[in-house]
Amino acid sequence: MTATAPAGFDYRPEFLTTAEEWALAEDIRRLEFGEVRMHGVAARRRTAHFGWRYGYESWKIDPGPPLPEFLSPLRDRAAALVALDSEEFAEALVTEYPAGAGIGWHRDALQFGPVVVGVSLLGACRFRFQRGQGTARETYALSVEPRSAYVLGGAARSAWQHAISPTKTLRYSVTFRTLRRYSAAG
Ligand SMILES: O=C(O)CCC(=O)C(=O)O
Repeated sequence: MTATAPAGFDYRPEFLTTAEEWALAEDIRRLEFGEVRMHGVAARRRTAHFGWRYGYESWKIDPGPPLPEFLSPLRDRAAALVALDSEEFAEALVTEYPAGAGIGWHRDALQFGPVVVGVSLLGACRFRFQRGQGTARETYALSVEPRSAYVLGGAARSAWQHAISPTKTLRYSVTFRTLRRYSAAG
């Protein structure tokens, strides 16, 4: 395992106060979560998409419901962390990880932009990175704690894959994404 985090990954513990965390979790609990189905199999985690919906089977994005009011201040703070205007975070994804749920190795969808901000609530998780294969494989892992935020940008977003090991207790994450800008040249 490498000693330092992948370039572009910035971890911010205690981004939220406990009171903010509980208030958010209370509202999140009431969201309508949908199942994540990949290759016909339902994952243990469930998601609620706002702004844009990502199709786990189609790999396509489609316009989704607007951001709920209660997530707006969190989006403002996430945007401030990376010096973006809030509206640039066109997509918000709330993920519910019941105990034992995780997410496999992946890079975030190409349709989304170069910077992702994630905020964690209630439970911790083992957040893992890998790049390269065989003897060239590099890994890094850290415990992402409740109330923390992370920025996933640069090489951490584009060159490394990430995964989350099965959680021990319920965890919610709220991740914010921009839309990728395509140039006229493609
Ligand atoms: O829950 C998280 O913090 C990360 C979620 C994630 O990697 C994803 O939805 O692609």
